[in-house]
Amino acid sequence: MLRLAGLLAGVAAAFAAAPDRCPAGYTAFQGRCFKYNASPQNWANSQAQCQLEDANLASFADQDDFDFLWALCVGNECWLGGNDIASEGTFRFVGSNALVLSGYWSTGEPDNFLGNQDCIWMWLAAAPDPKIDDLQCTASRRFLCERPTGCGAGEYRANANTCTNCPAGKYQPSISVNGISDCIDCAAGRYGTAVKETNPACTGICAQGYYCPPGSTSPTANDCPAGKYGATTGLGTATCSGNVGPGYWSTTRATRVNPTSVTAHRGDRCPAGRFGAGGASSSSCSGPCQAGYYCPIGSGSASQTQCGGPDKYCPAGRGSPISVSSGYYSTPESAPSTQRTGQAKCSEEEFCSGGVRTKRIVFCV
Ligand SMILES: [Ca+2]
Ligand SMILES: [Ca+2]
Repeated sequence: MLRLAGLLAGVAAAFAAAPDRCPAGYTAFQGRCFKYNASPQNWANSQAQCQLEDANLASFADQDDFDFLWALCVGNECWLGGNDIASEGTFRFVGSNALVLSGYWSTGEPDNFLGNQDCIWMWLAAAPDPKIDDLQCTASRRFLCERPTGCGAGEYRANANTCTNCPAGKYQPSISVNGISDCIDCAAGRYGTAVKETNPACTGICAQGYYCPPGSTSPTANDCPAGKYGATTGLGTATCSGNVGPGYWSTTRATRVNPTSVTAHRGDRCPAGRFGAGGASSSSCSGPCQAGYYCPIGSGSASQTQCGGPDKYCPAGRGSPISVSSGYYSTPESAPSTQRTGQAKCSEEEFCSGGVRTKRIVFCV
């Protein structure tokens, strides 16, 4: 044990700068993490329980590993990851598939006793030399798990010897063994300003009038685009809260579906003579009002309001109807009397009243 204690101290010093963090319950040794499990299970269930923690039943690669595992196992009788299930007589470690080193067997082992011993355990009672033995896999034993070491929360494992802070806009809540892919984007609608973030909530929530895609580093990462509006905090896409309403337009960072003030709401009603079909991104809105109709301020359709009676006419782009002039009639007469678009002068043979022309009746005396 003194030798092992010295060994542990030496290893700790050698790995002081290395990413030798282990999850809770695991102990780092020679670049891996190990855990003793006190509840006996059969071999397959033991392995399944290790896998729940991204681990496998333990393996050893040299005498130091073996000594460490022997000491870690209370009572010195635990399942290890070696087995010859795939090929009788060829023992490999689960996970790595590495061959089990010879020279660690108890005398006379492996013997495949009764023809069904395929799983390796550490056997304290073996005489004369307690080491490993092949045993029926259905036996219940305490067991040892192992998994890679990793970098701590907020960090990623850049390489075997270096832990690096996750950049702003990402977080890492537990342990990293895989590299920068272990740093997770702050969720859509949130942002992170700090490196080495550990909390999935990151720094906070995206600001009103803006949207924050995954991995954002600012609450004002992106303006809600012109024609859209962002009514709430925490928006994650350029759709924001949706299109500004019919009859309205907006510039960037608008916050209301029906803005009525450029200075206060960054948008307004469509001007008279024009219409907005929804999502208009400037005061030009969607286009001019249709001929035969007029569009008051805030119109949502090109045919918002019929021009009126025959005494009115509306060319395209009108915000209100025009009264037919005295001595004129509304045109075209083929259009409904409520949708006239122009006016024409009555001839001398005609009489115009209320925008309608009639033939004069000439009495010959
Ligand atoms: Ca066997
Ligand atoms: Ca045996």
